[in-house]
Amino acid sequence: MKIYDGVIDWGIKRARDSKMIGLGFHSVIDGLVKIDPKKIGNLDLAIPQKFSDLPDSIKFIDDFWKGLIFSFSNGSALQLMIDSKEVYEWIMKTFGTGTLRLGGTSANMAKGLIPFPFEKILVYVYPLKKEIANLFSNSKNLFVVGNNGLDHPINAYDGEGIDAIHWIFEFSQGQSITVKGQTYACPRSNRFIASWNPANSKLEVRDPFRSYVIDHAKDISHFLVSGFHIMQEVYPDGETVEDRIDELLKFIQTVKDKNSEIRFHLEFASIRRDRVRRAVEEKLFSMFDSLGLNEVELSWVARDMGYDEKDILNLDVERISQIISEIMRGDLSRVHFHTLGFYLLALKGDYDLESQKKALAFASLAAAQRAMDGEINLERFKYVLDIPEKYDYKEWERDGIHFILFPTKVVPSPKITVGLGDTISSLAFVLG
Ligand code: 8BR
Repeated sequence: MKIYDGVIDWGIKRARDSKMIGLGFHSVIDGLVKIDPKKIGNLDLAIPQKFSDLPDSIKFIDDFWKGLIFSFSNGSALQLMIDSKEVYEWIMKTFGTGTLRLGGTSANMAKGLIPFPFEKILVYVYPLKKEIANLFSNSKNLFVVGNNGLDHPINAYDGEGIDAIHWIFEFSQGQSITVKGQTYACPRSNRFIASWNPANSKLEVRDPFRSYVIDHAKDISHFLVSGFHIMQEVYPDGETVEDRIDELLKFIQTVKDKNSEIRFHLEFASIRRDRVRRAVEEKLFSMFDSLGLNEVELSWVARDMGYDEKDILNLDVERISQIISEIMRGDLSRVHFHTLGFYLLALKGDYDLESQKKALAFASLAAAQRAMDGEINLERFKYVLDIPEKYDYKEWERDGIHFILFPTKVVPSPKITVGLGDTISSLAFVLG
């Protein structure tokens, strides 16, 4: 079976036929810092051995180092929120802002979608200051809601300043760091993300975006929600994550009442805080049509359900599909699991399987080309078509769910890996 045949033209046509796509609620400035181990010197702390040894968030400088070293010595991606203004100020003093780039799950999805002929990509950006507005590319199909309705961010910003920053500390395979006199080599290029974002951590859906989406729900076909990983368990004013998620659900319900045809996708992302993650699992999974997540994220969900997270991290497909079947007991009808080398798509009910498969193939080409060049360029998709896949294509049924194991294109020396998951999930969802 030629799973990639004709997929590029199909994807472009499909994008052209689309309606408005909504993306909320997390856009932010990323500060890119390339780790220089020589500047770090010899650290004196105990390296966390497993994920569960890590702090839930960064409250002290030591927590920052623990996250960084864990991520570095395992070659695995990790994101932790910074909970302390002092630590935020210390990182700023020690590393600076790094190179500024547009980030956050919603803005990353926007970046991945605007190069294609989708009619309107509507992204939520709060706070919409000049600095972040300037980082959005000048695309005709990109919009925020300003005081005068739909507009490009650069025409709609309100004030200046960097209120929130997500530092991305990038490290490369072969680098080494010394801890207590012992050298640890980095096995795989990856990144550690430390995020400071008190301004948007309640994921409040503010006006004018809120009223616009409710009033124009009929124009929207897909809405992708993400950003839960920046939420807190209890906010300084006493509100809890459950309160905030209930508020968000009210918004989603209001939009659904206006247009029941809109498909809602939840992108899980790296939700480290237990209570936040559980609230998302318990309150949101059954309210969405679709869910996207990677192997680390699914391993946490599995652990929350009482399973061994290692089976998922070891990519045991049998166990992965079992966990996915359990999550899909409610209304959730589509789960897109992605990892390096393959996607596992689970579908329940009335889906067009051919479209879903082509959408996966298109997402895989886009991710590989973005990994290769740093940004999406449709003209260069053909250069990744020849990369051989390392897994075998497979389809099966289990518990009334259709599973598709889809082998993906993996670029040998990626220029970037940040934001690839968002590209994969959003493209596969809106095209499928
Ligand atoms: P997250 O950002 O959610 O972790 O998703 C990263 C995804 O990017 C992986 O699941 C994998 O599918 C994809 N990816 C990575 Br990482 N490196 C890649 C590469 N070199 N080529 C193609 N895809 C890659």
